[in-house]
Amino acid sequence: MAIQQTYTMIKPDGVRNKHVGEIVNRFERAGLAIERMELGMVTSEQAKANYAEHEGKPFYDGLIAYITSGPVVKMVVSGEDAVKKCRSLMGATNPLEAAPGTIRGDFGLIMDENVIHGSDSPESAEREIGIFFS
Ligand code: IDP
Ligand code: MG
Repeated sequence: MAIQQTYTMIKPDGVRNKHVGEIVNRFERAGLAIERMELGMVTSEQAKANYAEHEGKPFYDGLIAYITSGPVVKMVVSGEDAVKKCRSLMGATNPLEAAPGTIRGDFGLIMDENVIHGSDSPESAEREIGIFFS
């Protein structure tokens, strides 16, 4: 275990549906620290860089359109095993499979709009922090 940083982002539906305070509260309650936080739009370049691994998949164009469709909250969060902890607070990708008590389980309904993004490894975290906070 080690102190890590991770990148997490409240997606446009999470901001639109006014879940920002609750989500930030859950991170802090879990012992994670908010190191950077900014409300704003994601550029098309940032969206494509962040989701490069999904290029060519059927949902890719919709995903890029969606993540650039309205303001998001971009965050760098830190703490012990922050990457894994953040993913566990988020819950499964499909809100229908995300456990109650997780962010996606409590505030999401469909895969296309699943409330929150979080880096999936320390390497992804470093890359994504560079994309959104450089
Ligand atoms: P993750 O966000 O849990 O890491 P990924 O598989 O990396 O999940 O997918 C990135 C994002 O792409 C998801 O959060 C979701 O918004 C979207 N997505 C993934 N699979 C599908 C799908 O089958 N249909 C629609 N959207 C999808
Ligand atoms: Mg992912």
